[in-house]
Order: sequence, then C-alpha cells, then structure tokens
Amino acid sequence: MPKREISQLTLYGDSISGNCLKALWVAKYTNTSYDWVEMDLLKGDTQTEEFLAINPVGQVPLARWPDGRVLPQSNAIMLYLAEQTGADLIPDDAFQRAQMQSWLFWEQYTHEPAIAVRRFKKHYLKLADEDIDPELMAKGRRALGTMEMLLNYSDYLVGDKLSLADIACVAYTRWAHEGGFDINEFPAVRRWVARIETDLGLEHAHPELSHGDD
Ligand SMILES: N[C@@H](CCC(=O)N[C@@H](CS)C(=O)NCC(=O)O)C(=O)O
Repeated sequence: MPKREISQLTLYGDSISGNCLKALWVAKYTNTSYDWVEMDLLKGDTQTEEFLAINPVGQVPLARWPDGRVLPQSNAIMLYLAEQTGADLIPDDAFQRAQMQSWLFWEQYTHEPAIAVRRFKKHYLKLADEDIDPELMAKGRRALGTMEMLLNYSDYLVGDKLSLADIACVAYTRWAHEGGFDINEFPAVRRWVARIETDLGLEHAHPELSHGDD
C-alpha cells in the first residue's frame, strides 16, 4: 500500500505533558514535518471555544492536517505516524505487535492515570501529599514494579529494540520523581529510562539518570 505523504501536520500540545511529548518525539523520530502549537494547560487553552471547535474533548495532544482531518489520543497519533512513515517502531512480528499494543493500553489504563495524575497534582497543582489520594502512589508503584519485573531481563519492553511501547511508557516514567515516586527503588526501570531517553536523543529528565546505564 503506498504510504500517504504526511506533510503540514500541526501538533497541538503542552510541553509539560508526557502524552503530548510522545506525539512530538515520534514526529521527530520519523522525520515527519510538523508545526507545534504550544498550548498552556494551566491557563485553560484546551477549553477555549476555538480549540473545542477542533477537538470537542478539550484535550491535547491533537494532530491536525490541512485537509480537515484531526486525530486526538497520543497513542493513536504515534501509531499513525509510525505506520505511515514505515518507521522501525512497530514490530513486524504479529505477536510482538500485539504485545506492543498491550503495553499501549496498559499505559493509558493503569500507568498514566496513577503516575501522570500524581505528578500533576504534586508538581503543578502543588498539593500536599496528605491531600493527594494515597491510591495514586500505591497504583503508581505497582505499575513501576510491573515494568521492573520485565526489564530485569530485557532492555526493551517488546523484543530487543525500541518500539512505541517504550515511547508510551517512558513519557511519564521519566518524570515519576516529580510525582513523588522514588525511581531508585526500580533500578532496571531507571536504566531503561536512560536507555530510551538516549535512543530518542532526549536530555535525561531525572538528575541521577545522566549517568546512563550503570
Ligand atoms: N488519553 C489521552 C489523554 C489526553 C489528556 O489527558 N490530555 C491532558 C493533558 S496530558 C489535557 O489535555 N487536559 C486538559 C483538560 O482535560 O482540560 C491521550 O493519551 O492523548
């Protein structure tokens, strides 16, 4: 099937959002040409009439093309860009592809709602720990523990190379410390974060990760 040219993609996102950065990283990784529209979540940019007319859900990231197509949801945007460009971020093997998707669903249902939400409340809303639902810490630590079990034996979440599974899951894991999580409790996760940041050409978000694989 001929690959559709992805030109003039506009990505709406806030740079403090891991979900938004996932879409940005994949656009860069796949050499997709894009314009970035910075949206300030904290100032309510996603709730303006103008933005709600484009995305009634009122969330970023949002991908938009000049022909009128719009695509919300970080993982859908990543999948589309990777598929359309033929980038090496989706395993060829059908089972590994399903494993990758399994991580994408897990990230959105289990990981992000605990780790990203706790980070937002603690780091951006500046709530005291006692004012944050304790379940978020418990659920987030369980999610980090799940990754730790696998990453004890593997450098990547699926197979032996970078895939969208790693990109989705690293987005908020690399900022887990801002949510009050101690990533040093999860050394294999810590090494994996540094590895994926290096693969994506990112600066290390956690001060201690600048040492890389150790
Ligand atoms: N499942 C969505 C989540 C999107 C989401 O929660 N976006 C947040 C920023 S991370 C947002 O736009 N919040 C603004 C609002 O809800 O008003 C995705 O992965 O794209």
